[in-house]
Amino acid sequence: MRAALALARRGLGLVWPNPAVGCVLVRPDLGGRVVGRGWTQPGGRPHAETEALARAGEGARGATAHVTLEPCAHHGETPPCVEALIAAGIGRAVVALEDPDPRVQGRGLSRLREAGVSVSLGICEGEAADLNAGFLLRQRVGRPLFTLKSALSLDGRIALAGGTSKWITGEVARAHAHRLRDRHDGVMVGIGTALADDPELTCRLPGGTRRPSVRIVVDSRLRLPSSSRLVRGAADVPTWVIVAEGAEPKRRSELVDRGVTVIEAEPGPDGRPLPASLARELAKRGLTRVLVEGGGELAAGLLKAGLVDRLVCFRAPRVIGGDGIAAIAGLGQGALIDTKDFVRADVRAVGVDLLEFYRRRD
Ligand code: AOF
Ligand code: ZN
Repeated sequence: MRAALALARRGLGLVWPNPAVGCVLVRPDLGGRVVGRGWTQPGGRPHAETEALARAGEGARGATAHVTLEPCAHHGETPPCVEALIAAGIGRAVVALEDPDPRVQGRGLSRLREAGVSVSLGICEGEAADLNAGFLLRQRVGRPLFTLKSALSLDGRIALAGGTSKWITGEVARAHAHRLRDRHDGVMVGIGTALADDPELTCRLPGGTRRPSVRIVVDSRLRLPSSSRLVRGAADVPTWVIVAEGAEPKRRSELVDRGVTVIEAEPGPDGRPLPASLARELAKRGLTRVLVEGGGELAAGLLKAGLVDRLVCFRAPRVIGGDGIAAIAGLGQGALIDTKDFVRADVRAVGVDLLEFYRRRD
């Protein structure tokens, strides 16, 4: 199952709205020989099991299938994986986690049992749920997983007082940040950051990507200029702008003409899209994992709304000082018990910088 989880991980950021699944077919009668491996392909299909079965061919007869998510039982865009597994003659299925998709939800497992396949459920369930946390949140709660990424100075600043923020962290951390983009379905910034940095928000790694992440700007009043890199690239890389309902129609059609998708979200009392509403809109369009790259206002809004699930901080060995810009805007928390708390899950050196990884304390 650990091998299947590692295969599944390859699909992260590439398979939305589908989950990233891995499958390993093993023949117990051949001393545990692996006869097929597969993982969900970019765009979400073919599914992992279909891929593994294709590799195994006749070798799948009598095999044990290790799958990180309950095989699907529905006729969707592809025929059900359970039927393919049964037809191939597997003897046993070891499944990490039940699929919460209402079209599946246990039906895959009962269909396997009906066909005489012995089923074990719950092997490495925690790891599988963590891997597909975005898919599970979208299915169960109707929102994507949000990871907040910041490149910080030692003293928690993301820019100089004048706004200069390029290259706070070193080269290794920046390459790592590009990989993070690739592993998320969407990369999101606030309009302040879009105006200050004119970012491209693409994954620029050697070898490129098999599916570009959606670039998302939260821009209540549509201030994103047509001359920005984001708009100029919108014909080639999916680019979504989230506006508050009632944003100016003329600007909207200008952006739409350039290939931008304009999405309306419900405005809060400050006129900005409500975090819960924008989260719902992103999930509706299929996103399961969103990387938030700032700025401080957007980060604060999401944190206040309890929507930040994971935090990735790249901490550079330099001091900017209290006149620099804070990574997270004011939260107005009166007491320590009100603070947003996280649990550290990892810390390691990336070049000259430090990477810290946290999860929300639930
Ligand atoms: C699997 N193996 O690798 C994946 C599964 O639109 P479709 O037909 O591709 O179905 C999408 C649903 O299939 C998705 O919501 C989830 O329940 C399941 N995804 N299932 O057996 C896979 N990616
Ligand atoms: Zn399937």
